[in-house]
Amino acid sequence: MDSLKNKFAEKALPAGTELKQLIKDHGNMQLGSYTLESVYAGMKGMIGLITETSLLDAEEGIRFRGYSIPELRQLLPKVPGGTEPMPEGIFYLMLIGEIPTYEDAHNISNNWARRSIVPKHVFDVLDALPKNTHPMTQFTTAIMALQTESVFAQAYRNGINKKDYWDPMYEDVMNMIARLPRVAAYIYRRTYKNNEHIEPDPKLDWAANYAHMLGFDNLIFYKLMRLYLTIHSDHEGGNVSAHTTHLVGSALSDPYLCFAAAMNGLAGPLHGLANQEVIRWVQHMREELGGGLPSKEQIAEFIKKTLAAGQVVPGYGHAVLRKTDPRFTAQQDFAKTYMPNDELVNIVWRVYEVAPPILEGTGKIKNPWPNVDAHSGALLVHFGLTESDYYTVMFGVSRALGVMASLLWDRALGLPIERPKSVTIDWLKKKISAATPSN
Ligand code: CMX
Repeated sequence: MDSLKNKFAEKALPAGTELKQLIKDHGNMQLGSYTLESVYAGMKGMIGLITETSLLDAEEGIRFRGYSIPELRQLLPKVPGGTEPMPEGIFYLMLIGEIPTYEDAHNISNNWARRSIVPKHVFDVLDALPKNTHPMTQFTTAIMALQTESVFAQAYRNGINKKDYWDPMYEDVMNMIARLPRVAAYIYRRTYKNNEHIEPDPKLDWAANYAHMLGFDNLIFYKLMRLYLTIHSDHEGGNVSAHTTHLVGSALSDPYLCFAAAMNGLAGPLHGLANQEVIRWVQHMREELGGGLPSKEQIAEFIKKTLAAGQVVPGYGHAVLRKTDPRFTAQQDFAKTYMPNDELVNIVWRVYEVAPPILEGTGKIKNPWPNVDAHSGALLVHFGLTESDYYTVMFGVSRALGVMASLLWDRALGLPIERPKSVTIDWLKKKISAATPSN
């Protein structure tokens, strides 16, 4: 260790232990209308944001503008002959607050198709990166490269009345969402398919076109993509990617800057990257056990080993949810229809039978149930999309729908710059000693 690093470790590591003790002893001390414990615990449960697009109930799961996922699978428009909602429809719902007609959703498809041309320099920027660059790093880099096109940044530079911010923001949001599938598919094909790119098919809807450009022209895979891109789109305002978009946007950063920042948060293993980690974890388990469908006992052993190594069981737990994530259930439902005998899918189901009591038994994990990421990878592997490092990019393409609809609401409502108050440990200690009667 260099001397600065050493010094930092000497200072910071004992401070962490001291802070934990402080929380234990004084966790119920009021800080404004909250306690010290709730501030320290990642602000969970503190109402500090207004987000219009969706609302999360700990027991029931997410509702988009009041509608649950099972309801939306019924109510949102579908392509002719389709069985899953079009992501265009959930974008309309989040933005407008009403269930769209098929025509509304189809108009969005056409609108995005018209806006979907990606400037050449974005591909040049991607091509300049080493092939082994993580796909999420490629994705955020490409989003930053797209920022040259920001209509809002140009309008602000030219001088724009604050009442009109939402207007050029809307243009950026629509242009960016329209271009993301092309960019995301380019990353997949350059990284894993020998740079053999597939041109978009403007006749296809947004999700099917993404599947097509990835190289998976299969009608069931199209259905999966519509479901996948719908259910990953939003999870109220406080999750890392949504909150980041809101925070960065509050500085009037344009939608490209906000979304790139959000995707850097989604790329964290406790957030979106968990979908990659789930498949890596299952594969690791299978390799150790010599392949095949592991028994419940073997899975239990592997979970205990993961916990004993001080690692998380990916795909399980949640900061807000306290039940099985309905996004997990929707994917399980899809798998029961289309691939009930798939071995990897069956492993995911078996882990679901085994993991919750073990996680609950630790006494500290607040939610032992699976989240959205526990299931998604197995569905993709079934169709041959096996490159798990890519999965979070797909999550990101979907997440754009929710966070960008919210960003437009932020600007339309004229929300101010976000700037919560922070305090130091020393400040806390002084406050505690002032409140403690001296003896
Ligand atoms: N495996 C092992 N330990 C877990 C755990 C899991 N799946 N979930 C929580 N814990 C641990 C926490 O790390 C924490 O340990 P320490 O006290 O030692 O720090 C303790 O249990 C209490 O955590 P919690 O209050 O139950 O959970 P948090 O709100 O702090 O964290 C989450 C939530 C999702 C980060 C956590 O459950 C986790 O790490 N899960 C695995 C990663 C994952 O699947 N993330 C995806 C979430 C969905 C998404 O955003 O895409």
